Amino acid sequence: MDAMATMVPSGNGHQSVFGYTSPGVLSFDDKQTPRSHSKVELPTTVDDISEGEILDARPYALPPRSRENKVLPEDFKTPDKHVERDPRLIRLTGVHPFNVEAPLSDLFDEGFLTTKDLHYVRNHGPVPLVDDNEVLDWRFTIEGMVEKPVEMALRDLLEDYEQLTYPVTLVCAGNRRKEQNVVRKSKGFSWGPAGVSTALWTGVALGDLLARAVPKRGAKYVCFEGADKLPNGYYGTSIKLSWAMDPERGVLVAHKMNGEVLHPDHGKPLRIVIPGQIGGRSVKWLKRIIVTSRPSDNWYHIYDNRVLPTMVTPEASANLPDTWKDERYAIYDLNTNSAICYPAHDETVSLTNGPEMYKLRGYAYGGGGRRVGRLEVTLDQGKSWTLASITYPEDDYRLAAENEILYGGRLDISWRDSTFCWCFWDLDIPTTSLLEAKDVMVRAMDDSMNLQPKDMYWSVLGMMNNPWYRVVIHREGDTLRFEHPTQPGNIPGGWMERVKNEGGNLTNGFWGEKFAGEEEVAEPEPVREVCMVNKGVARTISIEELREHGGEDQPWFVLNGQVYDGTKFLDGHPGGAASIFGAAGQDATEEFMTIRKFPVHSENAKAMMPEYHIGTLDEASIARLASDGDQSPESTEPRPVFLQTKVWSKAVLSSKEKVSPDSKIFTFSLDHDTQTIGLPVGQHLMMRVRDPATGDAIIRAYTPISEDTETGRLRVLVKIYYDTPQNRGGVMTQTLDRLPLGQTIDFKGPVGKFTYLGKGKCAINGRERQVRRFVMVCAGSGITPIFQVLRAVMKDKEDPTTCLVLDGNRVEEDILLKPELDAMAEANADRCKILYALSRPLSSWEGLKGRMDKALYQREVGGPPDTRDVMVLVCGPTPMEDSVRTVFRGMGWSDDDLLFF
Ligand SMILES: Nc1nc2c(c(=O)[nH]1)N[C@H]1C(S)=C(S)[C@@H](COP(=O)(O)O)O[C@H]1N2
Ligand SMILES: [Mo]
Repeated sequence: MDAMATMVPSGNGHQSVFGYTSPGVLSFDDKQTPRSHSKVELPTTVDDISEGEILDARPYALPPRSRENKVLPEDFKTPDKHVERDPRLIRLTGVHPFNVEAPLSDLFDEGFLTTKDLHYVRNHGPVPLVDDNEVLDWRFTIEGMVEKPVEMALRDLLEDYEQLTYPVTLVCAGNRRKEQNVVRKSKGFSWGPAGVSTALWTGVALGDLLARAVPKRGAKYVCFEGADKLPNGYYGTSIKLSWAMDPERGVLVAHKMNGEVLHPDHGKPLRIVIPGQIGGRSVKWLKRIIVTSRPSDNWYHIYDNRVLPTMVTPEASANLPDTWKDERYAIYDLNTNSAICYPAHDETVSLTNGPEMYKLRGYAYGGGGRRVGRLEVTLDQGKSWTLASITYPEDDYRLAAENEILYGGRLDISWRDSTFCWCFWDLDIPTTSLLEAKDVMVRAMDDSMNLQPKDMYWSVLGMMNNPWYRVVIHREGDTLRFEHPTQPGNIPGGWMERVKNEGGNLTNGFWGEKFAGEEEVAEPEPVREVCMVNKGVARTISIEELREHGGEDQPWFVLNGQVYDGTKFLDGHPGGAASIFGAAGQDATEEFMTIRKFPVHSENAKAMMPEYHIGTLDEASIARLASDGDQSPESTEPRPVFLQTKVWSKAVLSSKEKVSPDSKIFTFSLDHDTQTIGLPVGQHLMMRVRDPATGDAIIRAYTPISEDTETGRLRVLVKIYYDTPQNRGGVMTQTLDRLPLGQTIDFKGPVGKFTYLGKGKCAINGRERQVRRFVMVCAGSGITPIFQVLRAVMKDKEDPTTCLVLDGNRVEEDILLKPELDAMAEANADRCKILYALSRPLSSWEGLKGRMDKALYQREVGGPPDTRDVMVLVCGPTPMEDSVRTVFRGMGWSDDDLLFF
């Protein structure tokens, strides 16, 4: 078969590798239909029967046929440009890294087994690239506290060990986290209820491998490490050794999913699969198995997959290393959980010509091998319950013939008591009962009688969310419409958001509803979120209409599915013009959530929002906006200019160069060598990275140090604010610092109110003015925008403008760009004067000593000239900017002449 040739370099070389004939033998199964996304198929035993023959005879189902996928355009510029994916998957953390779930109905409709196309994916970073012809040579180790450490190839795993196959449900600990995020933002991205999937996994029992390596006395844990290099090291975690060794637990070292070589997103070519535990322990792209006496000290083991006590806030959690390290808070077993899949969100049922009975359907799962013993449904908010019927398709596999082989592995499940998979439940309800009910809720109980709680246990990572799953029923004329709690990612919708926006308190024990007598007994809840919609506005707006307002004239923008007219807003806030223009015709929710400088971020500004509210985007438009928000529009033609105001553009980190103890120049390569950056002098750009742990976007404005003539690359000088024992450092700068080379990050721009047009001409919020002189006051990394303007002035020998720079720092080493600045001052002695002030100078320092203060400003600058043709440009930390404002006003400067970057 053609496909085989790619795997075995020399024509029929497989004969020499796998050419034995006794049981347990490996050879190519050329009867199997190639339906693999991958060109390579791992050898299976000769006993295996082709799909056609087995279909009727077998008591269990085989996976649905999977699709041929392509690399999607949005992945072209990410490190995952080699990975083929299904476009139906909903991206929860922007374009990259790839964290996705399927639409709930699509997932449910696939049935018991999920195809690789719709299986949820949780990737902390880029997907390692493993070519088909490297699969069998993939090497991994078993090391640490073992008598016989091993290093071996995947080929050895196939040849030397018994292969097993069985179905396992994987669930991310974050499944259903969106509900937690609506109650209160956690440090994690918003999974809907489809962070769960089931596949047939084939591989070797981890216990068999460990038994041959022989754990030493005192060994208690097994750590796993993947090949994905992340900002905080390789992904890794651990489980208990006793669990790993126990055949009942079924921990696999797997190389096939649904009979195919692992899809790259799911760990190609080798991963751990741990039934009954959260997906986070099932390490993908497996490189190392390490036996230890202590749990893993990997960063991701400590700072991910935990349920901290509910009172620990996101802010407090930043300074609680011992709480994070407390093993009691680490999650291993899944908890009992369930969801309603039908009725789907926004499904409608006609009361006049619809069915008399409605079949409620959904999924449920238990943890740690426990089985769901009951699923209960309530239509009266928990006063009474009805049992649903439960089916366990997993049990069909237990009925397979003795020693039956599937996908080259023995179906090893009949003898086992544990339950590794999800189950399905259903209940027929008369439509009239649905009509009478406000909502329908379900809860599952496992065979240890663990019951899903009524109320949410909120915690800082938002994990293990499992309260009763509630679907609200709306009567609209002759139809019923159903409303799920949330929609995944930042797709708006669901009763939780609605209730919250209407001012309801989601944690009042009644899903935020007002109940009789509440007014008398309940404490008035402080309003936590300012309402930003005008309830009187009923207009529905389409994406086409929105796009028509994508210019500076009448800019509209979208926050959480609501449309706002920026025109009125700008009248009151001219300073925010650039950000509003940048958001025009776009969804600005992310900027709004993450940048403090976004003009409507403050509580005051939020309170004004109902005034600018003009309508609601229709559902289809919301979906479209969400799906193309991150991509370049239509064309993939090479663009001559890199920066775009409306969409994020990707550039690849190509080098980091340390220029002082705590600052580095980050160089990014643009799309092509002749591409210009597109940043006018004096303007900034926005950089977006993702917090590797949570996937949350972090956005900050920077001024690059690249010249406007530079092409093909972008250089940004960044001072890194490191964590110290006393203080938390900068999230953005530390995340940037840890980014591996080759990662892409996102840029958007230009933004800023000031532009230097040359020869003394400036534009401030679009208004031109002529200056004769700049006084530039800056501190620390505030030099970067100043430097841009200064360089533009000095580079043009015909430019008569003069500049005085006052640059404050702590010690000499902290002065950024000093050699460049000194060279400029020396070459332009008539036009440029630079004074450095150091607050902690060495005795050898000959420049100014002490902080920049009133005395310095009075001596070096003084009051404004009568000609009013001097501008003061200021950039530095807020306290410094505030003091400049006060002192300069005091010396008679008008606010029009002071510009704060
Ligand atoms: N090497 C590696 N393994 C990993 C991860 C990862 O980012 N890197 N993510 C983990 C998490 S949190 C989950 S939920 C599962 C998801 O597996 P899947 O993407 O195959 O569904 O993989 C786990 N294994
Ligand atoms: Mo996860």
